[in-house]
Amino acid sequence: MTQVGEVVTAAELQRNVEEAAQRTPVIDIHTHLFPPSFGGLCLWGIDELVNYHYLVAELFRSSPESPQQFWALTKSQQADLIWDALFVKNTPLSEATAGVVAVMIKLGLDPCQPDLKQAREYFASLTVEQHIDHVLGLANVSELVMTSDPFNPVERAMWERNEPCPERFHRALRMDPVLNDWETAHAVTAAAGFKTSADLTPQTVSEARRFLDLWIARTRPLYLGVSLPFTFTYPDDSPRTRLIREVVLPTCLQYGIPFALMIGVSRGVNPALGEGGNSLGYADTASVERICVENPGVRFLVTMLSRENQHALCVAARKFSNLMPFGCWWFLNNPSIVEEITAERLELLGATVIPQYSDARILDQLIYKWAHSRRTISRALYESYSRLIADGYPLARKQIDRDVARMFSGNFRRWVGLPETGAR
Ligand code: FIX
Ligand code: ZN
Repeated sequence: MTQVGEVVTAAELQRNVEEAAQRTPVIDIHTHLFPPSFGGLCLWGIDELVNYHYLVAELFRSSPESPQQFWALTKSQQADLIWDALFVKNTPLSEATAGVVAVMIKLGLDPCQPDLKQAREYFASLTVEQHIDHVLGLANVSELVMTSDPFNPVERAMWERNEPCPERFHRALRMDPVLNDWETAHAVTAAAGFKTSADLTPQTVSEARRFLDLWIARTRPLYLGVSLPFTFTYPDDSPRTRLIREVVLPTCLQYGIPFALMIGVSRGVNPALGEGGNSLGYADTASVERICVENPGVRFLVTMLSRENQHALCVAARKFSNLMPFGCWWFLNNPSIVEEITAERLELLGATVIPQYSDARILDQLIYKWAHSRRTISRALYESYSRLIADGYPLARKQIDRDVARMFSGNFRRWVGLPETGAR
């Protein structure tokens, strides 16, 4: 067997895989981050980190405070309460608490402090403009995709003011109100001067497309995306199917951009927890197969929230080359599940997937979300390569580098039409 390039032995494999996973820059294809030019939308620092909605939800399992009492506090009082309950009185074992600890240690802060005084002094000494390059460097994130919601009034105002958006902050345009609540969404598009009504008349459909045209010109999104409930079925006789078929998919075809389906949320199971009150449900992967087979000219990105949907999603991706599974979303972004999902993706799809995104809401989260994901993805990759070597395959070092670069950025660049290197 003649392999081109330096062959990796079984003894060298783990180090080679881990090093490749660490040094390869990643494009973070789904985040809720904003550049510093977007002002208060750009969240960073210890009080935001500790107030992450994952931690708010965890607080009430370890604190006598009620949600009502919690929401009456200031943000720093909330952070103090969470810090004391989850980091001082408890061991930071959960992924969300361990993540904050990992960030603090990477930034040279002491995670065993009895309060947030030291951390607050550190962040108070910085500007976010200084801090952002440090964070992106520590996380080795070369570019990221922000979630742009034209129905969010604060975001809308930023875009209408033409706030500068650095090229490494790509955009995805979210369709949630259009596809999940047209009753409300059409009032917003009508108020913006588009002749839309609740009824999906030909005029409403063409005006909804014109609304998307405006926002595509304004934000130049890499893809259109939507978060769909676990009850999502396609097709059905709801307005959603008509809006997907008559507005979103024709727009994706016209602009040559993918459609990202994020399927599985069970919204507001405990409204008292706010953003932390959402849960998940087992969704219908046959609907994913139907939308893929019906639209061979559209490239789809699909991420599903239920662990039990992952294997079927991998099988669906074997049937449709226009289906790109991406990431381990939300309640799946835990080491044990990321490793399991990545392993089954490698076994069924090889290096043809996009294994992860951070879903970060606070800039500093990139540091832990990518450190933990790189560590876990390299474990799954190591197991796959180990089996190859055990069967006698002469694995070359450059194959490892190629596979990791493909999963960390190349597959996405190809899917959305970004040039091979650097921001568009
Ligand atoms: O729809 C989404 O983009 C979800 O990721 C968010 O709504 C969710 O709150 C989140 O940030 C999960 O990590
Ligand atoms: Zn998200």
